Amino acid sequence: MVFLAGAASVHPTAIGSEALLRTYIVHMDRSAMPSAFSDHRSWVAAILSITVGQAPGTSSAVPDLLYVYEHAIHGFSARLSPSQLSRLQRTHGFLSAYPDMPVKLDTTHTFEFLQLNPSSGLWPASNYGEGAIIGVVDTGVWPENESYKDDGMPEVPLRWRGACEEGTAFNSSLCNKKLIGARYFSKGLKASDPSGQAISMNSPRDTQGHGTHTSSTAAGNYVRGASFFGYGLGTARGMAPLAHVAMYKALFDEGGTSSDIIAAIDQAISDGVDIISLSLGLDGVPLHQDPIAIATYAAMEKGVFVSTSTGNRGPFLASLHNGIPWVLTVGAASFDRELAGTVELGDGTIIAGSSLYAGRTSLNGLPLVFMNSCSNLTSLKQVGYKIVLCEINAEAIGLAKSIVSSAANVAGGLFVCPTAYNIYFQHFSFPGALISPSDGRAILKYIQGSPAPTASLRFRQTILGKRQAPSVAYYSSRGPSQSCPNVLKPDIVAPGTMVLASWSPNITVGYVGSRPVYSHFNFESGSSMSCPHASGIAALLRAAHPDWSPAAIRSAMMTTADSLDNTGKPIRDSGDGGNPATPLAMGAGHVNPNKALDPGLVYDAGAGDYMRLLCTLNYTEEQIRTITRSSVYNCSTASHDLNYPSFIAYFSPGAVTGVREFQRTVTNVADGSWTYVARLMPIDGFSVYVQPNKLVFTQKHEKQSFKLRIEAAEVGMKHGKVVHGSLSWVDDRGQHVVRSPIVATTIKLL
Ligand SMILES: *[C@@H]1O[C@H](CO)[C@@H](O)[C@H](O)[C@H]1NC(C)=O
Ligand SMILES: *[C@@H]1O[C@H](CO)[C@@H](O)[C@H](O)[C@H]1NC(C)=O
Ligand SMILES: *[C@@H]1O[C@H](CO)[C@@H](O)[C@H](O)[C@H]1NC(C)=O
Ligand SMILES: *[C@@H]1O[C@H](CO)[C@@H](O)[C@H](O)[C@H]1NC(C)=O
Ligand SMILES: *[C@@H]1O[C@H](CO)[C@@H](O)[C@H](O)[C@H]1NC(C)=O
Ligand SMILES: CC(=O)N[C@H]1CO[C@H](CO)[C@@H](O)[C@@H]1O
Repeated sequence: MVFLAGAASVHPTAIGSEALLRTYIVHMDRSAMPSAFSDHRSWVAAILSITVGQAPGTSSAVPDLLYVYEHAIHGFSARLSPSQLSRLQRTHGFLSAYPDMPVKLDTTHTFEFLQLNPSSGLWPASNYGEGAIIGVVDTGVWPENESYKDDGMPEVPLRWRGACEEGTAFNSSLCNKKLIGARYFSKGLKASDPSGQAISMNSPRDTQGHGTHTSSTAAGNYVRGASFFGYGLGTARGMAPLAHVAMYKALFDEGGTSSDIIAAIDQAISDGVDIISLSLGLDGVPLHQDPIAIATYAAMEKGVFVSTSTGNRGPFLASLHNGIPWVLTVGAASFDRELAGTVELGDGTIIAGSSLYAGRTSLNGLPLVFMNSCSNLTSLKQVGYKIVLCEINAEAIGLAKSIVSSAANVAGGLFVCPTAYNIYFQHFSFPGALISPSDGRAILKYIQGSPAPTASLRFRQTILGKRQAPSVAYYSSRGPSQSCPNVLKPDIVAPGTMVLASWSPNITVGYVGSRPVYSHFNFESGSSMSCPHASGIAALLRAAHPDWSPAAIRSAMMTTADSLDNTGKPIRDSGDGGNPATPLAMGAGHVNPNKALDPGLVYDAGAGDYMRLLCTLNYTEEQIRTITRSSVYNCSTASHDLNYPSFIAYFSPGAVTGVREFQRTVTNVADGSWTYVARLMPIDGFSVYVQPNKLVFTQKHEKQSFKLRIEAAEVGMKHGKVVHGSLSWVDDRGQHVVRSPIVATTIKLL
């Protein structure tokens, strides 16, 4: 298999152009720090002064230091010229450096869908996540929103070392027992803009809504009567309503950079968060250049659980980011709610359309006409005050909507649209709704068979218990992980489509006619939304099981995830024509928080295991130590077989033979003695064996090991095929099913 090449760790651009300063993130070997220095910071200052040029024409000023990093990485970020960088590379203790990079975001009812309830399961067992601290690195927070009120919240934990920083339109009195910290990191962003343009909202305040949405999804307080203009009406609350939130703003209207993200994670670790939620990522970077991978390694070592998003570049394979072995990688699923404009035809038939039209209008008994693709403005203008039915292919729906809205006297529009695309077109500035292709055919049949067809439209409806949910969202990025192919990613999926959560109230959320409308709550879709669901659930698990490692929490969420939907059929993939989703789309399945409370067995792992895995990635010693920061670099035992709760095996296309073996160790986390038997779901074209196929545990914390062997049967697979099955350890009392997906594939990465 081809891994990302161990390329030179420094990429100076424009060599010879001394004037060109660029921000670099520099990793240092802390064990090389001379004892004369009392701390890291003074050592960095001394190193930077060495880089000052003596030769004429080279920079002679001490470089601008942006951040000294002490927790997430050992190193700093600074503005350097090419000659300063090359002098720095020759300094004792230098490990690696890479240029700062821009970072982008992955952009009420979900808890009921996840079956969290007050009387049993994870909510009462964790006391709603009481005392856990979730650090969210994002676009900031709108602190006045009711999701951050602190009624009923426990005191701020004594171990908390964070702060509520002041800035533009933000003062420190805005934090409380719910929002216990708010900081902002903009030095890297400012340095990236040579014109030195000011940052418009240089404070933790959220001017994009994204951070308010993600942090309230993870741990928002109860808000009664939350809705988006009546859609999704109910009591809003985060996954962990009694957990504390700390916001680390590193993304601004002007952008975001990895040096600021690292600074935010560095600070979150030092402040004492339990969970870090990262709804962002960088595409196409090897682990040793991925600021998220590097900074979260330190978090993992300190017992901090990190939840990340896959990105929204699906449904293509190998499109995900954050395929990092030591974090949770969360894809997006849709759930069982339809935000509706209902259509009642003249013959009494009622059809649910999909709409977020914010106006109050309902239309009663108006003439209904079929206008083909609704692309002829002249003929639409002649239609008069009627409801039009439009049938176009998905790419043209946006255009058809704008043509109908500009034909000002049309009363309303129904647009036939494959449901996978609903989220892109659900906002309407006029009375309109999206209709599924089968409902579209029914409406057309009614129009053609009726002398005077009519319809009524009603808005602000919410339909729960939609059939066949969840399904993997079309846009959710898919595995395998390019940066670490031997670990199956994503890990799980969680609700990500049309999630209602708090919003910044002065950002336009839509239009009614030409009038902009605002809301304290908004629907958003993306893996950015599924990640904080998982972060909140991890906070509940941390509160219920304070002794579990981050890998144990992840294992519990994965091995108990649902692989079947609410109709008992395999979860489907909206990006693959509704076929059953493979683990490259949904990982182990859809998160099931109550089951994760009592997983029976966990697949645990720690820093040593990840180090052995890194040793197989063909990295240089410097590249590995960039990630591990460890002075103990030990690749005497390398193994790409991480003790992970899932399996992925690569085979050459056409090969008719081939064997892959995996070694795993499971830990009993339930009280008492248990006997488990292996149950295999077979894989087409392969034979799978487990040895031994029975595991006996006499007490809690006991470990047992087994081998899983996958053998190719006679028929070779074509290039790019993915087949899958599963291994479940089932206890003899019928209380635990510890399920792991198994993938065999001929996908070739890079
Ligand atoms: C490992 O790196 C070396 C040198 O960069 C390269 O020649 C070799 O092909 C790489 N091996 C793999 C498996 O990527
Ligand atoms: C913060 O804002 C509140 C309310 O506007 C005000 O009462 C308080 O004095 C401010 N605190 C600081 C430190 O500026
Ligand atoms: C648009 O509709 C008008 C009026 O019905 C018609 O005269 C014209 O030919 C149509 N244009 C196209 C491009 O079909
Ligand atoms: C939103 O609110 C902030 C803080 O009060 C303010 O600075 C900003 O100008 C507002 N933006 C809009 C579009 O009203
Ligand atoms: C490296 O790891 C191996 C196996 O875990 C161990 O036997 C050896 O002592 C280690 N070496 C150092 C220098 O830590
Ligand atoms: C100042 C502000 O924006 N307050 C709003 C916070 O959100 C609630 C709804 O949860 C609104 O009612 C407040 O007006």
